[in-house]
Formats: sequence, C-alpha cells, structure tokens
Amino acid sequence: MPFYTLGMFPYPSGRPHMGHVRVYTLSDVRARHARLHGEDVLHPMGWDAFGLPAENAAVARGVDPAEWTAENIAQMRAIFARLGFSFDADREISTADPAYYRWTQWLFLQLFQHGLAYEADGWVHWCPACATVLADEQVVGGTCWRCDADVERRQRRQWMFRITAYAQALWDGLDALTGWDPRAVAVQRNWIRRSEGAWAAFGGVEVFSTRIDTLGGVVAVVVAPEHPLARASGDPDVQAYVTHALSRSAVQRMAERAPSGVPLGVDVPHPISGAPIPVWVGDYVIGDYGTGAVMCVPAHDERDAAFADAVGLPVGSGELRDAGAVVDALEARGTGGRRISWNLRDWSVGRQRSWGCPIPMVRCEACGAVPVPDAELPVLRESPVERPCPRCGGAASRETDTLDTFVDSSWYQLRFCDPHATHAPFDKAVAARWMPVDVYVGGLDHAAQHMLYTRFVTRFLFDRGVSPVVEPVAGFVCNGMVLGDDGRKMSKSSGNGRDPVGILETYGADALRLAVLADSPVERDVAWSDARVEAKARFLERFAGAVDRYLEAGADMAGPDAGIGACIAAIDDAIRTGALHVAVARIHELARALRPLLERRAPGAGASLRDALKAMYPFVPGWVEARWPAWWGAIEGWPAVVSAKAATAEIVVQVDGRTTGSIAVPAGTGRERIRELAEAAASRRLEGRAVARVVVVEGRLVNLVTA
Ligand code: ANZ
Ligand code: ZN
Repeated sequence: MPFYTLGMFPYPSGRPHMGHVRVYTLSDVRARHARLHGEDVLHPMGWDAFGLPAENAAVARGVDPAEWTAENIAQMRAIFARLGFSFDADREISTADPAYYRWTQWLFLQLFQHGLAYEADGWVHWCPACATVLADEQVVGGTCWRCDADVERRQRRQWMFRITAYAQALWDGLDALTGWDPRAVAVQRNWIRRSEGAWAAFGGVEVFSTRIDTLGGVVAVVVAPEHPLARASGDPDVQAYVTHALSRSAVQRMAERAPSGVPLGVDVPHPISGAPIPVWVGDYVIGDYGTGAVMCVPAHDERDAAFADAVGLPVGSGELRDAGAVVDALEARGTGGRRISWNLRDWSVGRQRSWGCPIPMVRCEACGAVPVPDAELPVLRESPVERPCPRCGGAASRETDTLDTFVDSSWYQLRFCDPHATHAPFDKAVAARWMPVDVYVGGLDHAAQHMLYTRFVTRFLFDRGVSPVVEPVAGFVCNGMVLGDDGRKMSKSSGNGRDPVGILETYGADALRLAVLADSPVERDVAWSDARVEAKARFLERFAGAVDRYLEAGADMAGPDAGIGACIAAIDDAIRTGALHVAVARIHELARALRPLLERRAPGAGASLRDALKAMYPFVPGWVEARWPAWWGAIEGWPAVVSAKAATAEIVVQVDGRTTGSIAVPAGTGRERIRELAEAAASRRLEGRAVARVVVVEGRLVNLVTA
C-alpha cells in the first residue's frame, strides 16, 4: 500500500538546525519502517527556496540570490545525506526553479480566472523593517513574524486570494481531520472561527452582533478608525484621532489600557425604534472584522462598558429581548437579519520582493490588469518589466510584486507525487496514488497559515478537477521544539543553539538520531542535552562491540528468541502509533535482552540478532549497515514476530469520520489488511458505497471515506 511521509520542507538557509534534525529523523524513521514492512513509500525532500534571507544576502554582499540559494541547497543536501535521511533523490524540487514556479503562476491564473484572485485597495499590515505587506497570520502579537518589528497599518493596492469563499468548506472539513494532532485542528478552528449572529443597520451604518438580544441597550454606534465614515469626516478632531490611531502600531493599540474615541457629531436611527443614536470612532473596534462597526452596549459587554466609561457615555438599558423576535422585527423593517461572520480574512499574497515568484499579470493603461497567457509561462524573475499587453498589444508592464512564499508551499505536496510533469502541475492519477499525505511532520507554528493555505488550495484544485483529494494531509504530527539548555527555543539570537554538524562529527549521525527522539514524545518540546547524545554514542559503541565479537565467530541461525520477538513487536507498535521515544526505550531493552544471548552464543542468537538489527534499522541505519553481514542479503522485511503473547490493538472504525465500531487486530498488522478488516466490519454502514480513501492512524483508528 502506498505510504506518503513528509517533513515540512525547509527554507535552505545553508545549515540545518536541531529542529530540522528532529523533524526529518521522525519522517525518516516512519519511511524506513514502512519500507521494511514492504509498503510503497514516498519520502521526498525539497526547498522552500524563495524568501527574504537570500534577498538580504544579495543586497548586503552583492551576490546573486539564485547562486547563493543553490549553494545553500547543496550544503544542506550534503548534511542531510550524512544524517542518513533516506529521501527520494529523483523527486527533489525547489520552489525557485522556473520548472516549479511556472505552475505556481498557473495556480494564480486559475484562481484569477475563477474570481478568487483579485486586486483591492485595502488596509494592510505593513512591516517597516522588511518593507513589505504581511498577511494577517504573519502578524504575531502585533509584530512581524519574521523580524519582530512593530507592524503598522497602511492602505495599499494589493493582490488577494478570496480564501473566505472557502470559509464554510474549510470549517466543515475540520471534522474529518481525525488523523491530525488535535491542537492543530483547534488552531484552525480558532483561526477560521464561525460566529453566528445578526447584522443591523443604524441608518447607513451596519454592525455585526452576536448578542442581538441586547439591541435595546445600545448607547452608541462605534466605528473603527479604518471605517469610511470616520475617514470621510470633515471634523478636524476626528481626523486627528483617526490619523493618530492608524499611525500607531497594532502593538501600541493593543497595549492601550483604556479604550479611547471621539464623537463623529452625527446621529443615526436605531434600526427598530428609530431613536437617534450617536456615532463614535473608537480604536477598540477592529477595522476588518464583521462590518468594522459595533453597537455599543455597556450594560452587557465589557469592552463596550470600558469604552463608555472612558468617553463618558451612559450605561444604557440592561433589558434583554428574545433574539428571535429581534431578528424578526429587523427583517420586517429591512434593517437587519441573521448573519454568519468569519474570523478568516482574505489572504493578501502580493509582496514587494524580487526573490519570489512573479505574479503573472500585465498592467495596461487601456485594458487594466491582464493575465499573462498560459503559453507564455513562466514569467521569469529576470524578464523585462516593459512588455506588450497580451490583450491589445500596446505598451504595458508586468506586475513586479511577487507571491507570498506561502503560495509556493501551498501545493508542493501534490508536486512531489509527480515532480517532473511539464504538461500540468502534476498528473491527477499519479497524485491519487499517494495523496493525501499519510504522515506530515511539522511544527504547530505552521498549523494556522501554511496548513490553512494548503487546505484552501487543495480544495480549490479539487473543485477544478485537478487534485484527486479534497484534503492534502490525512495525518498531521506536530512535533515540539528542541530547546536550548537554558530551556528556551534554540536559536542563533539566544546563543543557546547546538550545531547539528558539530554533534554529527563528534558523535556520529546514529547517536544524534537516537538522541533527538529519546525521552520525550515527539509532540512535546525537548531540552537538548549533550549528555544524552554522549550516552547514546556510548550505548551504540558498547553494543557494537558485542555484536561485532559475536559475528566474527560466526552466527547460529536457529529460530530467534521469543523475548527478542516481544521487544521487536513493542518497537513496531511504538513506531506505528508515533511514540518514537517509547521505541527508543525499547531499543535499549532489546540490546539488554540480546547481549547475554550473544555472549553465551545461545542457540538462535544469530537469528535474534538479525531481527534486532532490522528493528533498529529505521533509527540507526548507518550503524546497522556497518555490521550487517553480506551473507544475510539485503536489509528488508520486518521480522516475523515470534513473541509468545503478541499484543493486539483495538482499532476504531469510522465511516466518513463517524465511528461505527472497532476491530481487534494483532500488533504489526499491515495497513492493507487493516483496511480489509475495517471494510468488513463496517459493511452495513457502507451499504455498498465505494470507499474512495482510507485514513489509517496506526494502532488507533481507521476512517473509510466514501466517494
Ligand atoms: C453587541 C454585544 C453585546 C456584543 C454583548 C457582544 C456582547 P465574535 O464574532 O464572537 O468575535 N464586534 C463585532 N464586530 C467587531 C469589530 N469589528 N471589532 C470589535 N468588536 C466587534 O464577537 C462578535 C461581537 O464582537 C459582536 O457582538 C460585537 O459586540 C463585537 F453583550 O454586539 B457584540
Ligand atoms: Zn492592453
């Protein structure tokens, strides 16, 4: 059965850090383990190669960003090889390669043709240090995700993707993501966030409220500083307030203890009673959420109460009315109705960067924004800015903004399935064989932006008949960070980093691989410790001595020992369920059990050793290869378990994400067999419907998704 395991591809900085080592060791163990089990494994590696560091290096040192990046890639590739990562070399991709970004441009044009890419004058987050627009998700606590500078609000024409058109679909799709780390699902839920409420029109000013039952207690309508009504006001006090509010960074605005505001000097009619309600501008109202305006109800809402208190508005009535009756009254008057609001905003994708994927549009004075014809892709980074308009042939210029690098990485999992396709981004049937990714490994910090964008793009491509799957990722493992010995995230700036290459040279790749997986579940943060890697190196060295001594004197290949079989079954189980720290502990147990057999030259010690080496192979491939005798042939096939009491696992069976029962299977049962058993167990619920996709969370759950 095909098995697709993937660590999120890195930005090619030139030197991997310990976090990379942990992520890719994890995916590599899964890949090698699945190969031993005879699965057909896809385990590719590529480079998220566009991005600011290359451009900065180009500016600072006058180097060509393409050359600089190519050198970094070569270095990282070599280090990854030394770490024993078994990537599919013939599938390597780079997002900065025109053969790849040609299809990123194609994706843009597809979105454009379907009304999902558009240009708008909008309020953007602007990082003054990076001199670029940032997406909402790239503003972390009011600062730039990349450089930590305070982010400002600016108005600017920009290219956007209408991800909000998929809000409901992305929301509903979360229920089926049973193979994801629940924390990542929660992050997505929080980011998309669906709010059921109502809109109400106070004259020309619309508000969104989740508490329309409080409509009787409105003392003011408060608009955000970004709101057109505030910006259009001729009142110098209002203008001064708006200018001041917008010049301050989001951090400063949020750090404000008491909310502030000024009256616009106009009244609007209450949507039901018609009574005059004053309009204010206040900076606690968010410009791009809901309608950018709120009804201020101090009697029921804390923020409104703080605002009213700060600016001297009355508390108002605390009387509540039935929400349904209020909505009916609003609908009858045409001044309001039910509405769903999403926290999700459209995705701003234009960046003022040269080291990025050019947006394939031409700006013509006569025709406006015109797409570059498909046949003329790729628009190379180096191509001249002046060029004829594809529509009228007149003088025009190409768009110089490039795409957010999150666009590059929004579809690369699909490309890995068919990386050399030239007639299409990938062949649908070929991709159908591998997708969705069975085990995707990456940090929780990517659970919002990258995972949301890739879900959106995959859904869009599915709707266009291009992608074979609706969701790109079936299993998402969120690995924790590697912390420095000071307990903080390892980083250059904290000076607490350990260079994997130095460790590799001192202790060897195998000890390093064991050390990054040991002692802590992969989902948790783990503190780096030199002592741990030292201990792993010592363990491997001592065990190697025992193994080598045994093999030098020949090997007794009678049946393997049952105790060894039990250890191997436990390792198998731990890998399948992703508990790799448990697997490492079992490897130590295995060595403890095996060493006396080797020393005694017990009957069958050779066969036990061969099985043990196979079980260790996913973790310490170099170490195993160094002692594996040629006469044993290739290192393949997971050992047939001879444990007396083979463990069984209880596996939940679902159809379309709904639990229908469970099956008990012996530990180590292959995915194909699990699927058969599950289909048999769920035959009644399936009612003859075909199973289009099977999601297996090993040792725990199987989800049969019908067409
Ligand atoms: C009146 C009210 C009374 C509200 C009450 C809440 C409690 P969600 O969707 O859950 O985040 N709101 C609406 N748009 C806003 C904006 N652009 N900036 C700041 N606040 C905004 O919450 C929706 C509620 O947040 C809305 O319901 C509105 O305040 C406020 F006792 O309306 B409510
Ligand atoms: Zn034209």
